[in-house]
Parts: sequence; structure tokens; C-alpha cells
Amino acid sequence: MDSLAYVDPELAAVIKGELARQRNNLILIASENYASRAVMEAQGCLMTNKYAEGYPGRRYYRGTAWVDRAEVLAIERCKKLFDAEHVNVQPHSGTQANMAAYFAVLSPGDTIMGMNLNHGGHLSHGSPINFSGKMYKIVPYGVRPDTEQLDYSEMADIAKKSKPKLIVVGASAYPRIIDFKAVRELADDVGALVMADIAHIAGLVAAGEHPSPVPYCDIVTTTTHKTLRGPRGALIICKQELAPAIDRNVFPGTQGGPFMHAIAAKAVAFKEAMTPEFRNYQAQVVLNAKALAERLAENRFDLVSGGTDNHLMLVKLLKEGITGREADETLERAGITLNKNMIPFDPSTPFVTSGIRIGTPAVTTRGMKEPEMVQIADMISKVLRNLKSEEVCSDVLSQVQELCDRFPLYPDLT
Ligand code: DSN
Repeated sequence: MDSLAYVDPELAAVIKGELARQRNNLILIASENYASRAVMEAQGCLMTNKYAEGYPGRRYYRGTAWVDRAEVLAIERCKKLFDAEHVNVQPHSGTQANMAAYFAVLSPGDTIMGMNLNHGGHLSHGSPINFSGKMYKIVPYGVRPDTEQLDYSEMADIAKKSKPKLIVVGASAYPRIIDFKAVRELADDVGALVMADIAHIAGLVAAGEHPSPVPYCDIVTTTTHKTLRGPRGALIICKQELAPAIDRNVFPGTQGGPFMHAIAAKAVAFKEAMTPEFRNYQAQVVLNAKALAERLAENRFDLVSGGTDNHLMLVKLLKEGITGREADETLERAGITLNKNMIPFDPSTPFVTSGIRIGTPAVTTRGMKEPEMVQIADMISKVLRNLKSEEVCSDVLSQVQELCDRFPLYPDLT
């Protein structure tokens, strides 16, 4: 930070402000986390200076010996972590990983079966406003109105009718275990390929806290910065026979020079993810989500599907008569950062919504456990039940400060 403060004090102050925000707020955005100092050191390293189009041992530039070693380390560690046949660690983001994966196995106009965004899916799984929805014929599937969970026999019926070339399974707001084996079986009945996007649950999968899709899916994509707690970026896992097509469609298909600093940081994150500490951390993420969900239910809030099996939950606010937008705005003023979210069959719009999404990965990284989750659930409940009270908001804000001070974040960063 020293040279940055000297060269650009204005930007250095902005980063300092962001450090204070991350420290002094309860971050409950289900897709966010705190990377380790080691991961951030690698991501901020001088490998940012190197061009290395191509893959280890076959680059279009000279001087790639050291970045080759970094990429090989990342690939080998990731293969071991997920028991994968082939891994590409170059995708810059989750959507770019998904794009390369689609390009590898589909032609424009082919049919994809993907989870409805409003039921917990992702933009890149076929939303009409995303390239995926513009380029391919999308047949959506969703959750059942009664259970608010996926129904694999209904998915099988949709697959039989629509004959998709690819079934995409995975979500950004689904609180239950996904049965990848069931999806494989229903895909086999119609000769479809299966791609799992495990961006949200990759850390849980790596630690054995969620069944792995790797044995059942042709392709698995994930970001690296959510539960996996690595640097911002993504990767693709695939069966060996798809490896040439996947690699070709990452580079040169959809990307140019790989971000070698990010790949170096991915290597560090995969090493961290193989430790017992990481496995304990993921188990605690799930325990914490259960504790938080149970307390919210005790406080008479309705949860989508009635609870959670993973790192997140969705709170329905229809009964309370408040919108997701009102809820997340007020909670932010009380020091609690989370996001408004559509709930299944939401009568509202994505910018307003009737729900909020809550995730435990970041607060668990700070070391918080079940007692703190109960406290957090009570603080959320108090704010939501007294949405117009400035007194409640500032009272909760001071409780949040005390809690954050008890679980210091990046204590030696200034
Ligand atoms: N933006 C991510 C999330 O919050 O779930 C998905 O890409």
C-alpha cells in the first residue's frame, strides 16, 4: 500500500474506505467472501505483467517458463481437489466460463434447458437479456409451487418434450441440495449433455459438504471467489473427450491473454481448499446457515422451501408487506449488507423483489459460529419488524459494530 499511497493517495483512500466497509459491516451476500492474504498477495503479484496466450508448454509468447509453472500448479491442484479429468483455469469470470462451455458443445439455435432466473437460476443460464437467451433456444424449468424445490420428474417431462442438447443445472439462489445424479439420468433418457454451474457451492463441493457433480456431468463450471474463497475468476472442469473443445473455446474462442496473476492466486486457493481447516470452515458455513435460518423461522419469517441445506437462504417478505428493496436498504443502514432477491413466483420485479437472500460464507470466514448467527437473525428480524424506526436502526448498528470488533478482519492490513 505504501507506493500506492505515494503515487495515488486519492485511490489509496478509496481502498482504505472499502477495507473499513468490509471490516465494520456484516457481509451476508451469499456470493461474497474474504480471500486470504496469501490469495490476495498472489493476485496482486507481478505476473500481471506477462502475456501468455495459449496453454502451458504451447504459448504464443516467449518468457513463459514461470507462468507455465503457476498454471500447471493451478491445474494439477484443481484436478486433485475436484477429482477431475480435465481443468481449464483461464476463464476470467463465471459467465465467460459458461460461454466457452456452450460454444464447445452447442451451435447457435440449439436448445438449452436451464433453471428459471426468478426461481434461483443465473442470467447466463438462458435469460432473454443475456447472450445465452439470445443465442440459444431456452426451455426453462423451475421449482414446484408447493415445495419450492426442484422436481426431477417434472424436469424429466420437460426434457422429453423439448429434447434439449444441453441441460444446465446450478443456481445462484437455491437453498437446497441439487441431485446431480438424477439430472444425469433424466438427461440420458433424452440424449442430452449435462453442465453443472456450481459457482455458489464450489467450496461446499470441494469439502464434501454437497454432493459433487463431477462424476455425473460432462462439464462443470464455477467461479473461484464465492464459497471457494479464491480470487475473482472462474474455471471449467470437463471429461477428457471434451478437453480440446473446451480449451479451444476459452482461448482463442472467447478470451485472449490469460490473467496469470489471477491463475497464480487460483493455485493458492486450491492449495488452501485441500486443508482440514478449509473442510471445517465449509462445515461451519452450513451449520451457520441452518442456525440463522432456524432462528429466522422462530422469529416467524417465511423461508423459501422452509429452510436451507447449503450456505444460503431466501426470506419471503410478502406476509410482512415489505419489498426486498426496502429491506436491503434499511438493513444496510444498520450495518447488515445483503441483497434483495426474487422469490419463486414473485409478483414483483427484479429491481424491487419480494425477498432477500442471506448467505453465511463471509461471516463464517471471520470466525463466527451458531451463537452469532442467532444474534444476527435477531438483528435482521428487529430491523425488518421496525422498518421505519431510526432508533432501532442505530441500535442494531452499534450491536453490529461490537460483533465486528469481536471478529477482526485482516487485522494487519492498514
Ligand atoms: N452475482 C452472483 C450472485 O450474487 O449470485 C452470481 O453471478
